[in-house]
Amino acid sequence: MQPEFIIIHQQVAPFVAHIQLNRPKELNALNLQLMGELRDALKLLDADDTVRVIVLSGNEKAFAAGADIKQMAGKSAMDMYNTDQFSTWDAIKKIKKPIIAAVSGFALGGGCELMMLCDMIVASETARFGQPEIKLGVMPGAGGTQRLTRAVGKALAMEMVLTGRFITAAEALQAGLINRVVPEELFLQEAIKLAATTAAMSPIALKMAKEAVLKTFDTSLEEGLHFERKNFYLLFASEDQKEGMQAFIDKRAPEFKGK
Ligand code: CO8
Repeated sequence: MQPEFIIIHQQVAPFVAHIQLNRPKELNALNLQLMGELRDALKLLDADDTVRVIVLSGNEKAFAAGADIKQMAGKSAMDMYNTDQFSTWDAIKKIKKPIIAAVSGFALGGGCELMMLCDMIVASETARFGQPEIKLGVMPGAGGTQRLTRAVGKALAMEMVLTGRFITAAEALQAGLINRVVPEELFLQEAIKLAATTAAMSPIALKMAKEAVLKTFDTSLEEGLHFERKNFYLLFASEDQKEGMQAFIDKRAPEFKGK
């Protein structure tokens, strides 16, 4: 069945797929159906050998303005518990291929949290980031208190979470939340360019390197170094390692096959 709230663009660059969130009238508010469609699309692309990197965007006005407040407003705690919407988020967290967020306009609440689930972030000058849940009488629930704090530090995270203040793209760049800021008309193009550069690498090395970097967030330095070393050794079982090193010696570009 065709998804209703996302659009999938295949091969926007070699080995790069692009998923666009597409509920423009609601500023891409993340309702349950949209999140389910996104999870399904990401899982399909994760299993697709013609895709090595995924770009996730909204439109110029909004990456996503958060969870769908209208869908959530009347829910009870038991409704929320039984719906278990975070299983969708857990599945997205397990995607092995790099995901690059292309952000313009609002990235708020669940939208900012979804962006922080991505591995690199290219933003337009008009991007605005925030965790405004506090203004609704709640708090972030999809990782905002944890991933934001790890990304920008306690001082700014506390301010954003406790006051709901939005920060600009320049501020987000300075705080280390995002990778780069570009003029609005270039945000998607630049994200695809970064994805294409990344997709030229060995797809197996990309997955293992992503896995190792993410390990930082839930382990000690000693365990993380151990994990890194295991993945490093394991890559010597791949044909891509032989190809990558031989290509360097031969002074030619490598041709990675993902084997
Ligand atoms: N949910 C539902 N509808 C929304 C949302 C939203 N989060 N954001 C915007 N909309 C709708 C508006 O209701 C409006 O609809 P309509 O035209 O039918 O009235 C339309 O989008 C356009 O919005 P505005 O008219 O408000 O546009 P403005 O440019 O005036 O303002 C803002 C833009 C500042 C972004 C404003 O819309 C706003 O404050 N939105 C809400 C932001 C917010 O509070 N986000 C946090 C939501 S809670 C959350 O994310 C919890 C996450 C934890 C779990 C994650 C699970 C997915």
